[in-house]
Amino acid sequence: MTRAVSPAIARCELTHLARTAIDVHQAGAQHRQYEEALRGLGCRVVSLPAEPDLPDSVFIEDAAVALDELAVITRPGAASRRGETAAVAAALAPLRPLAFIEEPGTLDGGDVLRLGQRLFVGHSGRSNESGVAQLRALVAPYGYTVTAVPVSGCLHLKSAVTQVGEDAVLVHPGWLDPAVLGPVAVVAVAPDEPHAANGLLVGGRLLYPASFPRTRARLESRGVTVVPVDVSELQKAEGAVTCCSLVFTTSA
Ligand code: CIR
Repeated sequence: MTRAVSPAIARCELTHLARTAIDVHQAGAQHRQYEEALRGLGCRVVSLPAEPDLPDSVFIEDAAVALDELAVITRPGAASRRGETAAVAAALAPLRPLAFIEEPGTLDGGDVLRLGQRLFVGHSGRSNESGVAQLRALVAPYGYTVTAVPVSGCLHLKSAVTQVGEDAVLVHPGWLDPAVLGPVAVVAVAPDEPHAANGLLVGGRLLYPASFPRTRARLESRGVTVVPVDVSELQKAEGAVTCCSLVFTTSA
């Protein structure tokens, strides 16, 4: 599930990046190529319409955590993004039972890393203790554990770490100590590519920004099959590849 780029994306939230001009048409074109790359990886893409009043709505990952058994609709940490969840909930309702993070909890999907039945949640500027506790209570009945992990220097946990293989993660070690994840193979980003830890693993292949060639070489030398995609305009909005979709299985 994706959501088209908002014509208001230039008014996006920015936390760690300076604002630079975003070419909305280019961002839209890159987003369509991203959707095409997802199709190439075997996905059926359901694209929700653009939202002129929700600048960050293309980053649909933050609005929900889609598990096999249920979808948890988040309460995003940035107030400007709270209006994003209603349409995502409506689109997911036919596909999954829904549960909701309630006030005072905040949770961004970008802070939730799933490794099998283990969910790690970044204690970031966007996700708070109540959000983590609510998520834990909602998913525990299905056998998931939820562990809060400290993350610093970046927006979300998945800015610092993403899964790149069955038992392997890609990490920026300055933003997250990978030891908190337990025993798992670790690939570190190239030191001059700090934003390179975000890749989207789909069916054993990694959708990955074209702008990080040195980290890509590290991944390929470890046997990861990389599918590059140019998301340069979306990166100016502090987005990357996981945040532009919710990936889940359906029976349809
Ligand atoms: C924000 O600050 O919320 C957006 N400009 C970027 C969100 C990116 N989301 C993600 O990586 N999961």
